Amino acid sequence: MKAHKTAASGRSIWKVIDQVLTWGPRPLVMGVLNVTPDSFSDGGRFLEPSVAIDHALKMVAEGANVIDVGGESSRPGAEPVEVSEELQRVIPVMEALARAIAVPLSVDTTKAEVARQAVRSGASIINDISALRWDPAMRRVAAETGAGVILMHMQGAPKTMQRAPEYADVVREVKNFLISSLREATKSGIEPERILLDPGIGFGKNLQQNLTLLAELGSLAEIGRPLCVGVSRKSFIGAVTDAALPDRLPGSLAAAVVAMINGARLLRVHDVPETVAALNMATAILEHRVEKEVS
Ligand code: PT1
Repeated sequence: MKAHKTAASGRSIWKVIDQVLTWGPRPLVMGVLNVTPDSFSDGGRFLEPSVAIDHALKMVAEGANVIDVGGESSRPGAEPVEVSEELQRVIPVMEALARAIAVPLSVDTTKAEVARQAVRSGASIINDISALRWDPAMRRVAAETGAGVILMHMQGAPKTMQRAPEYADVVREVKNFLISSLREATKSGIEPERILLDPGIGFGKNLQQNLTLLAELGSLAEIGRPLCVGVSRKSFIGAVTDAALPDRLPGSLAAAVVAMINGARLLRVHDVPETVAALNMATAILEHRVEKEVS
């Protein structure tokens, strides 16, 4: 029995509002669309809605399967944003994207009001880095809208999360957190088939902890819902490859391919065509594995 292939073989589905996403042999790619002036790598370039829309259209043409729109930076040290400010950044862009783009749109927010208005404007996925914990109204918005939901692990909050992240066993603690987040979400009326899980690379984790999570991702895939992973351009890649932000593409591609091999099914990335090519190449090789049956 090839039982180990179940989680990664594309049999999962992801319900997002009234669409159903399915997987082929390789993971799906979520293109990052920052609409923040302080964003950690695309800082300030997409505040003008028309510029944001052009960038999103480009990512879709390059093979992005989902576009993730975020109006509040969550990079280490980032300051929280007022709900009114976040709405002003996100909603005009979401409305325009919904008219221009066929792939599902995701809203990267921890605020229920932003999620509610984003879904009303055409978003079909709520990417909540707090895993529905920070805004008590968020689980109701998710349940009532039928949006897809990404539940992510984070220790602390962006402003201070990198000061002294601490775990006795990072894989076990992240896994237990994701299991209980999934249980809480389903208790709130969100169907399991609407949920993806995310280890939260770089969110309250030091270099060793990030590397351990990526190496042991298979353990998180055992939970039974597809994994979303974001490694693109993050500090841990800078630390390993000794690269500043503009030079983190090679490290990001290597990390994306390893995440894929270890079970990631949705990759959140800035560099869409490069990632698609790397994943296609790695998948082409892996598809030619000769399965050895255990008897
Ligand atoms: C992520 C993610 C996200 N990452 C999901 N949403 C960011 N579901 C925003 C650094 O170490 O991984 N999964 N939304 C971006 N956050 C960070 C965190 C950016 C750490 C940079 C770092 O440099």
